[in-house]
Amino acid sequence: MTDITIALSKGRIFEDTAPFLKAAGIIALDDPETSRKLIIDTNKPNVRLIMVRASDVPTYVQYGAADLGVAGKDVLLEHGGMGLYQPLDLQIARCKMMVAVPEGFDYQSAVFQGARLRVATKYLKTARDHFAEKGMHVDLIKLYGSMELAPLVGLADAIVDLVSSGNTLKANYLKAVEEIRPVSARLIINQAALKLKRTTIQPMLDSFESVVGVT
Ligand code: PRT
Ligand code: MG
Repeated sequence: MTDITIALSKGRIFEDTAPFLKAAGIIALDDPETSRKLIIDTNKPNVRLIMVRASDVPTYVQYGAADLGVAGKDVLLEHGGMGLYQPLDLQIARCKMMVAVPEGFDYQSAVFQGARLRVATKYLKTARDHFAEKGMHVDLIKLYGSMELAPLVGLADAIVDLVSSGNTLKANYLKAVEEIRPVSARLIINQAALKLKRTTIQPMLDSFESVVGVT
């Protein structure tokens, strides 16, 4: 039997992917939330899961260390998608990539006046493309997390971040002023693996497809 490795990240991606795996008859034998194992066996002897940082999933799949993976479109846009097929939008882990500013900040006027804004974000490529398309000059500041703090302490005028409930923005006296794009998680497949292991991967893909929108 052909061995298959699937790269996932802990938390919402693992949880929301479980129903897709189940549809393909795959059940994890350990809970990555409590186990410290980074390689998790499944009920299928030829299928294993590897647990990596969300932003590292495309890299593992790109180099063939994993055959399949699940990654947010936010992560895929920053990665660039080299060596990957993205055949299926799983429609899970949904949120929006937004521009947000402090509650009292008049973003539209700042844009209209051509102000040069300082924007803090983990999503440099997405932010750069967005503001370039608007013809805005911005100074981007790369952060690795908790972007919401940056405007509160004078590090930036605005942030580009993911928003789902909006509670994090609200708790930090910020407001969303612009939607950049909707975001959901995609199934990704190593291009060479899809060719070489097609007979094993295709039925999995079909099973996943049958559950899209049902979860
Ligand atoms: O946490 P870690 O630094 O390891 O990595 P990560 O944050 O990239 O991973 P994880 O597991 O938190 O997110 C994995 C994927 O879930 C992301 O790549 C997105 O595609 C997707 N996703 C969906 C989200 C959210 N919703 C989300 N709300 N990722 C992050 N958030 C964060 C957001 O950055 C903000 O800080 O949640 C906060 C806002 O949430 P609300 O509900 O308060 O608006
Ligand atoms: Mg997170």
